[in-house]
Order: sequence, then C-alpha cells, then structure tokens
Amino acid sequence: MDIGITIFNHILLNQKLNPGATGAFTRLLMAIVVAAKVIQRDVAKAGLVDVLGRAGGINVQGEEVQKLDEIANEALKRLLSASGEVCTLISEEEADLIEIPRQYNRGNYLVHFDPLDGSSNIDANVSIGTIFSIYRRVTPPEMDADLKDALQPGLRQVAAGYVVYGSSCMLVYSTGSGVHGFTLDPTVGEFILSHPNIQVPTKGKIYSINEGNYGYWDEGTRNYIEWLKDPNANHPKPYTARYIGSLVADFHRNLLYGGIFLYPADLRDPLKPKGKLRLMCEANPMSFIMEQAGGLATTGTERVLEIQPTEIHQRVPLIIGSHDDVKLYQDFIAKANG
Ligand code: P6P
Repeated sequence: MDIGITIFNHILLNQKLNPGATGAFTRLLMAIVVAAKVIQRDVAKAGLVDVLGRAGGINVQGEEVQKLDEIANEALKRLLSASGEVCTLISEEEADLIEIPRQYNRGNYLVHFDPLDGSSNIDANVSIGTIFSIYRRVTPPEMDADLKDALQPGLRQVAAGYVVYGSSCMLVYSTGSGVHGFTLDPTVGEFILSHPNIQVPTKGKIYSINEGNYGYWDEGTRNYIEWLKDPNANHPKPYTARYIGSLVADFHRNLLYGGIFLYPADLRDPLKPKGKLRLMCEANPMSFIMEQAGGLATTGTERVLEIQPTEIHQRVPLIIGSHDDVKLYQDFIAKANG
C-alpha cells in the first residue's frame, strides 16, 4: 500500500491553518511522535529481552514500577525536554513537576503524560498505551513554571492524544479540530493517517466496567448496570461486556465501535468516595478526545473538562463514551440522587 499522509504532513497542515503559528507546537508534537516510536520499539521487544518483570521501584501511586514504565518515562522526559518547547512536564510516574534541564530552551507549553498506562498487563502481552495532554503555560516566560501552569481545567488543553501498543501501533490525537488516527508502518517507521475525523457512534452496545467492584459502587451505577443486563428491559440491541483493564485499549475500542466505559467512584469508605483514574493524565485527555469525537465524559455529576484541579495526581470517577449511553447513565445517577 502506498504511503499516505504521514503524521508529520498532518501536523504541518494543521500549522498552516493557524497563521500565527511559529512551529513550536509542531516541534512539540513531533517530539511526542518520536517518543511513541521509541516506546513502541521497546514494548515490541519486551518479550525477547529481560525487560519484563518488576523494576523493584514503587511509583508515587504506590504501584510496583515495571522496567518498561521507566523506559517510557525517561524517553518522554528526554525527548520533550530536548524539543525546547516545554516549561515543565508532569508524569504519572513522578510526584512533582519535572524541571527541564538547563541546557534546553524553556518553551510555552507543558505536558501531562502517563508514559505507559495499563503496565500491570505488560507481562501478559495485553495492549497498553501512552497518554498525553498539552497546555499553554499561564505564568510569565521569565519565571519557573509552577502549579498555576500545571493545574488548569481540561477545557484549557490545546491538544491531547494517546498511543496504543497493540496488534498494530496507533497514535490518536486532537488539537481541537476533530480526532485523527495514525497507524505505524514499521517497514518505514512512519505513522500514516488511517482513521481521519473519527466520530464515536451516538449509541453503542458495549459497556466496559470492572464488575468485581460492584459492592463499592453507588446506587445509580448499580441500577444502570443492572438495567443494561436486564433481558426484560427491551433493549433494541442487547449490550455486551468488554473490559480489558487497560484504559487506552478499552477507550480505543469504544471510540471506534461505540459504547460506554465506566470507572465510578469506589465507596469502600463512604465518607471518602475515591476515583481510581488520574484527572490530569488520563481523564482529561481522554475526555478532550471523546468530546471532539462527539461523545461525552462525566464524573457522573460533573463534566470532566470543567473540573478545576487541586492536585497534579488527583483521581476522579470517569464515565466516558457514546453520547446517548453517557446521557442515560447520568439520568440513572440523577434519579438515584433524587
Ligand atoms: P482495575 C491500569 O492500571 C489502569 O490505570 C487503567 O489503565 C485501567 O482502565 C484501570 O487501571 C483498570 O483498573 O481496577 O479494573 O484493574
């Protein structure tokens, strides 16, 4: 198959549509593209060399760090810093804002990223992914970046995207003008436009949730899932359960096929309902993409993109997917909350 539009051409076209563009954003996106290729190379060979297995460290989330997590994290830090277009970075793997080494120019952007989401699945060769979320800085360029830059609502994202390392390697991103998917052609090392202008089906028949947490869900979520599974609820098409346990893989399938992904708050401690997914490097970028594709993203009671963050690693409930499915879920929540 002839090479089509490469991601570099696509990004350049995007730049041409913005007359004031200086090329900085293009250079930043291209650094992410190179990082995706580096991580894909290491993920693809993970089964061949002793990269699998525990690196021994524990990350800020209290999770055991896999060696590939560290490789992915270092690749993104190195390549994004060297782009000269970022003033700071925030990684799911690190507690605080990452300082850009002095030898690099500091730019006007900052990136939140989850370098390798779903990493607990690495040893089972399940699809995993990288997620990124880009903002413009809000503090003056002569100052060091700080939490004012890092804690912006998701509505302020200038771009977001993910890479899914699966049967093929795909990079999906949006700069606010639709959602576009690129598939890596490993024979030439180029991401080729394969899914232009992705639109999520208005209604799906897939629901994705970890039913093992049933006992810790709120009443509205339980009522919704029981309704989905009720054969007498006269569904026009019966729903089917699909859950991989890797956000990027579950999200990507539902984006293309339609459906709803739910990670509701865990009420283990009823006084402290807790989401699992991180707002800044998981929920916000995925919500930006889903809304650009015509879908919805909510905590159940609040639009994810409107949340004013208070901590860089804060967690939120995330219910995301086809417009009509998420809307119906919100009705169940509203009814249960009376
Ligand atoms: P659970 C992976 O660890 C992750 O952060 C997401 O990729 C995934 O959607 C979720 O956790 C799975 O969580 O509790 O169902 O294993």
